[in-house]
Amino acid sequence: MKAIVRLAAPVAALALLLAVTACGGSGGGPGSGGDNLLENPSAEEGIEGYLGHNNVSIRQDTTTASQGKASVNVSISDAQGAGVQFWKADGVTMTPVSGGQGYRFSLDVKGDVGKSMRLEVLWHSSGGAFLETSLGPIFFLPVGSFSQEEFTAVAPDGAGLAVPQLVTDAAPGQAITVWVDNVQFAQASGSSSPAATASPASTASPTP
Ligand SMILES: [Ca+2]
Repeated sequence: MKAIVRLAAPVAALALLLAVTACGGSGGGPGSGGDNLLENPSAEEGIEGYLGHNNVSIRQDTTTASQGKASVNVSISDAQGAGVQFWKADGVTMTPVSGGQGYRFSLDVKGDVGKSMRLEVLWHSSGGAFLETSLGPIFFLPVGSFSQEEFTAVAPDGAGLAVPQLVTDAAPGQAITVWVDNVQFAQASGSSSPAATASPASTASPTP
């Protein structure tokens, strides 16, 4: 009897391990594709990899978060196309991508006022030359609590590097503060998901 008990415990532990392994456990959530390609998605230790874009200051904020205990506080002046970019943790390396592959970009966001923002992905060649921008849908900043925004875009032919970013759609008319957390940029599962249309950054100013 004693021998059976001693045998059963390791078997049970092995079965549990296999079950956990089979589930993946990579934190991407149901329906998502690959692992997160960003290295500091939750900003718990600092803001490595987050870059202010267009006269913006950013800092870690340990007073509010959607995941863990810290988020990134983005102070945006009254400017169009201003916000925060997401690079590798060294702050100088773009995220490697493959042309023709879909990528899902998502983050949790809130603001101190309900101004219009959008997610974008800047595509570059593997040599670093800018190619084009994929524009996500415009959304209004949720005030008070974090909300997830996401879109999926297909990397254009010749793309080798990408910079996802969150920026103001139009000049907000005042300085605003935006908080971001749980930033994800990963290969989309399958190729049939709806994708944003890539278009040059200088065109297509949507009407409200
Ligand atoms: Ca966090």
